[in-house]
Amino acid sequence: MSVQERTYIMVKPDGVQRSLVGEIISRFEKRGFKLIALKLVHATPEHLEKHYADLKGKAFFPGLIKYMASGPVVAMVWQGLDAVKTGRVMLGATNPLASNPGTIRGDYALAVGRNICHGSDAVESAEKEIALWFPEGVVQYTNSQESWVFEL
Ligand code: IDP
Ligand code: MG
Repeated sequence: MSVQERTYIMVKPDGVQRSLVGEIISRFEKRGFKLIALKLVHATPEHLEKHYADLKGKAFFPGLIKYMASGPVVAMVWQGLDAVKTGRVMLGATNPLASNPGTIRGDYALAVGRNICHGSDAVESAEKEIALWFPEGVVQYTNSQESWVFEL
């Protein structure tokens, strides 16, 4: 766990269509995480198959790729203390019906196949996903709030 830990967070096509981009970004901002990469992208099925390579073979895989390629997504990298695990907690459970109120999925989603957001599940997969979605790299800058968010 480190202050430098990074996670890949994505607003899925349904989150974009339902105007939840600002809400999701706002939650990560307010929690104290630092935004170090952001773009709107309509991903190809081939790109999404790489992103979800671990799920190839699952019955829902073709439907998942179709859903994720159905419109633009907002790709982001957020940095901060325990970013990967805390990001997952903020998102809620994979199935929104099992997500607690107060989580993004628990507040805004109902169906597992339309769960509005993605978050990396481990530091290693986060780094892989960041490289896949941001081959151009992330942005380095100083956030003046850092010394108020962390015990530096
Ligand atoms: P995660 O997004 O919480 O990490 P994963 O198991 O990695 O969950 O699955 C990736 C995505 O695949 C889920 O977010 C969801 O959109 C979709 N998915 C997972 N399980 C199912 C299912 O049983 N039916 C339909 N879609 C599913
Ligand atoms: Mg996953």
